[in-house]
Amino acid sequence: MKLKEIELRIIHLPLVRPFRTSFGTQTSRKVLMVKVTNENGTFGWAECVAMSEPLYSPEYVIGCLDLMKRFLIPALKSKQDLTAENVSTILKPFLGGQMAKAALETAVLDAQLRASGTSFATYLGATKTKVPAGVSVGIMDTLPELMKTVEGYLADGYLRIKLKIEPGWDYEPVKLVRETFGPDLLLQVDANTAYTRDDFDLLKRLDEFNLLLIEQPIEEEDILGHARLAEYITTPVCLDESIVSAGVARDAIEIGATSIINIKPARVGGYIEAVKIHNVAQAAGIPVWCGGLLETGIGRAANLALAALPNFTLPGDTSASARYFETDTTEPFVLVDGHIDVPTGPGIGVDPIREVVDRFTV
Ligand code: OSB
Ligand code: MG
Repeated sequence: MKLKEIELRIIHLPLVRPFRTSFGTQTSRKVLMVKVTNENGTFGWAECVAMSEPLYSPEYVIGCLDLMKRFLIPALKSKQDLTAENVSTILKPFLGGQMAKAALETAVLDAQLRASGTSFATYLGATKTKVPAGVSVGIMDTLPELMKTVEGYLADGYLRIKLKIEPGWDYEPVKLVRETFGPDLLLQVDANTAYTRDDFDLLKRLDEFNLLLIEQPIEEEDILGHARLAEYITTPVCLDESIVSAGVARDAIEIGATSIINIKPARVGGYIEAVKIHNVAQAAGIPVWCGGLLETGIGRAANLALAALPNFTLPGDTSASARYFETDTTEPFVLVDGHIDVPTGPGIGVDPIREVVDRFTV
C-alpha cells in the first residue's frame, strides 16, 4: 500500500477512578489516536498507549507525536510498497520509540487486514473466541478501601486479581486479600520496579501467599538481579518493563529471570514482535499473558486478539471498558462470566465512535 493521509489526534478521557501505581497516580487518560488512509481509500486505526508523562516507559504522548511527525511518518509515507510486515524494518534506523512505532504498525496492519477481510485474531494466530479477564487493582489509601474495591471486581466476575505494590504497601494488603478471599483466588502482584536488590528478604515474605507471580519487582535493566531473586523466592518472577523485544525475552528466559512473561504489544514495538515473544516463550515452556496500559476500545480490541493465542494461558489485564471509562472510544467491551469476546470482524474488528472521539479530542 501507499499511505495517502495520516490523522493524529489526542483525546482526553477521564478514568472512572484514579489508578495509583508505584510510579504515580492517573486520573485520566490522554491517548494519541492514529488513523491511516491509503491511496486506494482503505483506512486503519490504532491508539498509541504512551502515557502523558514518561513514568512507566521513557515515552510520553507529546514525545510520540513529535517522533511520529518528525521522523516515523515521513519514512512510511515515502514508501510505495508499504506493508505492516515491513514497517518495523523501515523504522529501525530511528532508535527507541516502541510505543510510537507500535501505533503506526498497528494502524497499517488494521488497514491491510480490513482490505483483505481478515481479523487480527486470524492474522495473529488466535485459537480462542473469548479470553479470561483479570483486573489490575491500584494502590489505595486504606485497607478497607482496597477490600471494597477487590470485592467489587470479584462481584463483576473478574477471574484474577493483580495488586499493585510498593514498599509500605505489600505484605499487609496481600495478606488481607489472601485471607479475606481465600486460597483459591488467583492472585498476583505488580511492583513496577519499586524494589531493589536489597529488598529480597522483604519480597521473600510474600512466598507464604501462594501468588501466581510477582511482576517486575526491580529495575528494568537489572535482568540478572531478577534471575537472582527468582532463585531466592518461590513466587514465580514475571517480567514486564524489562521485556522490550523477542531477543531480550529469549535471554531473560535463558538466565532464569522470568518464568512467566507479561506481553504488551506497545512496549515491544507492535503485534508482530509480540507474537515472536509468544513463540519464543512457548518453545521454552514459559506461559505468557497480555498486559494492558489503560487502553480504550481501539487498543483493547487488538489486545484481545493477541490474548487469544494458545500460549496466553493466564488471565490478562484485558478488563472490560467499564473498569476504566464511563464512555469508551468504541462500543464497550463487556465481561460475560469473567470473559471478554475476541472481535471477529476485519482488522481490529471495531470502529471508533466518531461522535465520542470528536467530543473528547483536545
Ligand atoms: O505495569 O502493568 C502495568 C497500567 C499502566 C502502566 C503499567 C501497568 C498498568 C496496569 C494496568 O497494571 C493494566 C490495565 O488494566 O490496562
Ligand atoms: Mg506491570
